[in-house]
Amino acid sequence: MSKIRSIHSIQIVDSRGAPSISCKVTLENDLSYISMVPSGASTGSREALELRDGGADFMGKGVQNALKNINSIIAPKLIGLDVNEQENIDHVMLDLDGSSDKSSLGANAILGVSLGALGAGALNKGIPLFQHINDVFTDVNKVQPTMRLPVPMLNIINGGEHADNNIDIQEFMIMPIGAQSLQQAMQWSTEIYATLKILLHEKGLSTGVGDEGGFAPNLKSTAEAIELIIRSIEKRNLIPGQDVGIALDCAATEFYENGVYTLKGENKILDSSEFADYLAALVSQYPIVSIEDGMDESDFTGWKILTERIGKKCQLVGDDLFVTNVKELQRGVDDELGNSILIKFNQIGTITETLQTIHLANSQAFTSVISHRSGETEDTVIADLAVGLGTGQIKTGAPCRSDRVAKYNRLLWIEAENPNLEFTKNVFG
Ligand code: 2PG
Ligand code: MG
Repeated sequence: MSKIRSIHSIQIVDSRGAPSISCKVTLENDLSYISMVPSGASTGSREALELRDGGADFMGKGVQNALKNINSIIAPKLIGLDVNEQENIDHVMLDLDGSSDKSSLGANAILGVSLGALGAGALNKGIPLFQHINDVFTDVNKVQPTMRLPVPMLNIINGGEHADNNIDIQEFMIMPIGAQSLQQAMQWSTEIYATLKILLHEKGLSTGVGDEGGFAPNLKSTAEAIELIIRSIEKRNLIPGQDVGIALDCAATEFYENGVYTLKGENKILDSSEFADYLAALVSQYPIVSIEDGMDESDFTGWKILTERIGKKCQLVGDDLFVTNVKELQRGVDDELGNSILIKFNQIGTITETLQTIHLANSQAFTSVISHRSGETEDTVIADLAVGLGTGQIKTGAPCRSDRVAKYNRLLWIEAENPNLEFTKNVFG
């Protein structure tokens, strides 16, 4: 056992140039670990609260109040606790906060400490972080997950809130489902990405990138974006749908208002049923294997229609819908909304709650996709999370920009050093 000796937090800068929290947890045996907290742009309204200072400095996005909460409220209660009792550490913070959405202390403050303790716990045991995460899950949920390497979902065309273009759908991802290893998955993905760049250039379209490293050209429609990706896959002599599937994150909450989905780029205004038809048509026409947030976060009727229509042939991932929250996921299970959950620990605020949500997903045969945020740092803990929990899928942006590739590179090292770990096959099955 090793006790926490000190917790030191500072304000750092994320991949969008906005402030974020970094937290150093030091143990009595002198080992220390530094965590970094990510931040979303297309956030769900039921996410835990990210505490920002407001005012003029840092465009209102400073985190000085959250840092004060760590230093003066959280740290005094955690110093002296056993770092390997993650659940206890997280519960002490939940009790201190006392709110339902972590608005007293800030989910960003709580998560920074939760992740700091997690990393320090692995160092203390002298084991890789993914192995420690596997242990913590087993402690919390009394079931041990099988570790494996995830299939990556790489976002190679950015739209919506993540880019300054006219594409309504937020993310167009490739998913190398037929690869035999992560190395091969990344080779295919980087080649497809480079090929897409050439195709865009030939069409005189922008090859500048969006927040998650995908290209952000002005395109006429969702179909045009998908067709460009399919051509890029085929030009590499790979088979769309067999070697490489296509995944979308519609982030539909962003373009749903007054009961309708407004696709500005395509000049379409659709009700829930019509938008479900629109997505169903895309799925029957193209090799789309996964759709995230195909409906607005509170359009439960729309989610039900979509799930009935295509839930048997397509992974339907709830992001804003479930916000990594066990209660929201339970509602989805009960009402048959979607069949998969996106996991972002800053939506809920502690690692313990994140693991409880994944446990519920596992027990209900919902798949879990570990995810970055659009505002990221060089922190790579989500790579270890995906491996340690064996979720089989991770989405962490394009094979471009260090904030994105840091995670893929961490996974490549895990693969290289752990030949016993399987690369996920039959990802949906
Ligand atoms: C999403 C995420 C990550 P954001 O919607 O899935 O891709 O974006 O972090 O802006 O919510
Ligand atoms: Mg999303």
